[in-house]
Amino acid sequence: GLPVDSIQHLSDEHPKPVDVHFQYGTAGFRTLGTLLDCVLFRVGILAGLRSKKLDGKVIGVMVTASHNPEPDNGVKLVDPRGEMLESSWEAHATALANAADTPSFISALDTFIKNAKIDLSKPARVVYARDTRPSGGALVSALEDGFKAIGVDARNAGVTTTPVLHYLVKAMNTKGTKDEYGEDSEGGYLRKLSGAFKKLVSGKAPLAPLIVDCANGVGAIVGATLAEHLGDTLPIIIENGATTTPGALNNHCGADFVKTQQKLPPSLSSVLKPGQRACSLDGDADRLIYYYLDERSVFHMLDGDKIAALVAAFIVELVKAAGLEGRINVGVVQTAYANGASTKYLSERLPVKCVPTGVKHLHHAAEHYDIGVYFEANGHGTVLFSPETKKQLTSYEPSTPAQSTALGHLNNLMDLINQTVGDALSDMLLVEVVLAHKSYSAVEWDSLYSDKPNRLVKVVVKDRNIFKTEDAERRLVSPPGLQAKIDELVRRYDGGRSFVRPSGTEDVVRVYAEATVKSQADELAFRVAGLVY
Ligand code: 16G
Ligand code: ZN
Repeated sequence: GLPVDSIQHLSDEHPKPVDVHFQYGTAGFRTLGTLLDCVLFRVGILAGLRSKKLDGKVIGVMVTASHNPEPDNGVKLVDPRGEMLESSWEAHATALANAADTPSFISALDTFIKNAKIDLSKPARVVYARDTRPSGGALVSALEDGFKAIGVDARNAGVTTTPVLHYLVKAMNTKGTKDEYGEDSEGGYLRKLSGAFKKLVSGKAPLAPLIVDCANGVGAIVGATLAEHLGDTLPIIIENGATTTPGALNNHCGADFVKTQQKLPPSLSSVLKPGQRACSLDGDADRLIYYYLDERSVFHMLDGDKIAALVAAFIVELVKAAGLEGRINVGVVQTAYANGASTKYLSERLPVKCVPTGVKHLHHAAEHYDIGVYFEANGHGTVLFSPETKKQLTSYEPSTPAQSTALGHLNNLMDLINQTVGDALSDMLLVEVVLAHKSYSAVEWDSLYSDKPNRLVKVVVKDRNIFKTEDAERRLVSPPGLQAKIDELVRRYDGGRSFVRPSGTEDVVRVYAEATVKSQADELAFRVAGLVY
């Protein structure tokens, strides 16, 4: 049965603050770090139960608030294949986190264990990590109390990136099987990525140095070790690597800053030379945005959509060159935020699907292709190779040297890409490989298509829950009549497109608009926002 005494005793040390409601959302639990102690304790127990439910498979726990300000923190669970927690458990997590006190927590646990039919005699294994936030250490202690309370065989992966933690979960669960994903350590991860990278760029012209803005977060730590592994094959210049400077994390730097402000992090203005490539990671290194300055020092951004276009077109070419056209189908998954010009570019080359915002939707849709490329415009994305495709690529007999070369590249790409989740460092190497193969500068990559001018605004409303969407969040079904008014406005703008959706991470409604001319995109966004307000 449930070790009630040990849970009771430890739970009393991690009381729930009154008047706070926690919610396991798209990014797990996320709020001010000072409020999260009890949540971490309870998540420790929940992770143990999830592992027991799945017969002792390893579950991951990541303590991070990604691109959020430094005082925030958060926690999310990772399922055995390295993927996001199954959605049905999100509600259980929310219910347990909100139990008012120890007795109601224990009774909620009891009910949950019965309903979910969890066999408590099963083993529980968890691997956990945190980013560099100052509140992380204490929160990890609370998490460890949760493990202790229910009895979990827990492995501390220390301070590392979110994608490394996802990788570890998958590597631990496949260890010793024929599907072994890789050595189950950060070193194993770095050797796998850098080994594949070196094979992929061998014989290509040397790559010019790349500036990497690490958002003063954990990407700087793992990125520095990666740089050592890469040596001369990719000279990396780390900027914003001040992981211990108070207040520096994500402050005027990082992928979210660049994407939302559409400008250079001020700290790079004296470093970046015209024509040179640079990229920004976010605070836990699962998002990546590239950019460069043109010869007039004008800033140009290469976001998740541009990465998808670059990578998907390259993979399609390799599949063709390997003689596998028609046998391996490549597809792309985007969200409504994808720039209309990227959707047009991609649709002319391969199947494109649009899904609601959030990594789990993109990931699941991408699994339906033989090779599924997914990227959110914000820079989160990866490429998935189906098990069938993996088998095909490892067993296929090429009939010409050219086919053999292309096949070798596809096999190395499978190792280079972190297929568990979007991974800024892995994606960065992927981009560099394609640039090396195509001999593209940042300017040439940028010219694949021109972004349509766009504007994103947020609107604070009384109740964002009245906003309900359909068609992958591109249309509102509620409040009644509002979509018709939006349609009517959009019709008046050349190349106009606009949609409204409630945020899953903030108490706001987001309005996105595109038009052929920038001033019109701005105007459309603000007029639609006026309808919502
Ligand atoms: C979370 C999601 C991200 C999404 C963003 C949207 C994960 C791991 N992350 O950060 O994919 O783009 O939320 O936020 O799922 P919003 O709902 O506030 O617009
Ligand atoms: Zn992140």
